[in-house]
Amino acid sequence: MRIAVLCHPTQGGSGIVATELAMQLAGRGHDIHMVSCQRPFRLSEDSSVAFHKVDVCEYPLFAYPPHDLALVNRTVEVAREFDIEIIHAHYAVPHAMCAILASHVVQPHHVKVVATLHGTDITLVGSQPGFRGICTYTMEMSDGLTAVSGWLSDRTVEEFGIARRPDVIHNFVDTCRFNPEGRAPLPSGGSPVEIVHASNFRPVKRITDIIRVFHQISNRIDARLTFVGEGPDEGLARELVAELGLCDRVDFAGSTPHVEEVLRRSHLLLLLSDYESFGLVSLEAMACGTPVAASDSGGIPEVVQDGVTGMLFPVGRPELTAAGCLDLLTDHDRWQRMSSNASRRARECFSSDLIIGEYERYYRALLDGEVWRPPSGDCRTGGALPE
Ligand code: GMT
Repeated sequence: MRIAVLCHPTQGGSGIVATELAMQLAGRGHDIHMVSCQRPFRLSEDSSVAFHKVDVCEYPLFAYPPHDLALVNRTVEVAREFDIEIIHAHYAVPHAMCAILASHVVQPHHVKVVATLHGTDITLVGSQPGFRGICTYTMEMSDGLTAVSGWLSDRTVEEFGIARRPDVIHNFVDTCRFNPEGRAPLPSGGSPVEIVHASNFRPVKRITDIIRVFHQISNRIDARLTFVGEGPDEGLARELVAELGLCDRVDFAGSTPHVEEVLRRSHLLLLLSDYESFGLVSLEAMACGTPVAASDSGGIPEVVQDGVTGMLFPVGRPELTAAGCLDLLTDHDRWQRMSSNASRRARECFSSDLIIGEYERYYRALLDGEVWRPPSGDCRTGGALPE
């Protein structure tokens, strides 16, 4: 199939999912073209995905350079030159609207539009009065509409009152890259327990809760915390770390291209957000055999099974969360079981092989004018782990 992909190129879950999907599809022989204002940060140099840069025209009359129109124009050029069959837009605003506009411009050449909703595009951005109308129109006009979790799909229907429930195709993990090979065992003295949080440091991530939980853990056991990523609340995080006297135990590692190495040497991932539509990093951690302590909120319970592959806690309860984490980190047998369950669930329920196949079926059904049906009784939608 010939597919153009639109996504945010900067760090963030939706851009990662879009880029990994593009690379995996290209690896399966599809002709894939990414269109963006900069090269997506996860797009590897040796992948066969073609990258087409959008140049945004500056002019003194423009209060804001019209990026979205330039993206539409570039997408139209790519669609015509490479005879694109599908434009897959990740994140409703602005990409899905740009895809719809591009599909209108290229007519009579017929291109289908697939829009994938990722979370904040619905909960924070698309639901704002300034975007609501266009976001609703986009979802109604897309030929295919998917969401990365059942929770996000339901939330979209509630929030926008649209008649159509987005189809659910969960996020995936590349288990060739994220796997437990060479992972660090839980230390039994001598070296610290390693805890990790990776995100874009937005307020929704509740970074200060992460630090408060770590503070209580490190009062009881020898532990270190690594922050991976960067973003607006990093300053706040650094201040609290200094205030609590944790500077020698907390490392701000910034962005790293090899997050799997950090996850493999960590013994626990903390993800204590207000909500996550999915929480991609929790799946990446699980795939590396790293148990997850996360919020019992949003789509996270579709990924992390409480007491099996990690632990879920109510949002905003650092004491309770720290106590639960300490129980796990001081019980070697339980930690080992959870670590094995985590990597197994990631591999058997969310591997890229499974989910990329789902996207292929989705595209094929659209092109052939057939109805896509989700796989029934799979372990992602409440079924048990395969024996
Ligand atoms: O809010 C973010 O952290 C970024 C955002 C994005 O689109 O880049 O992440 C959302 O999409 C990810 C990929 O599908 C999901 O794993 C995240 O859970 C989701 N974030 C939220 O729902 C807060």
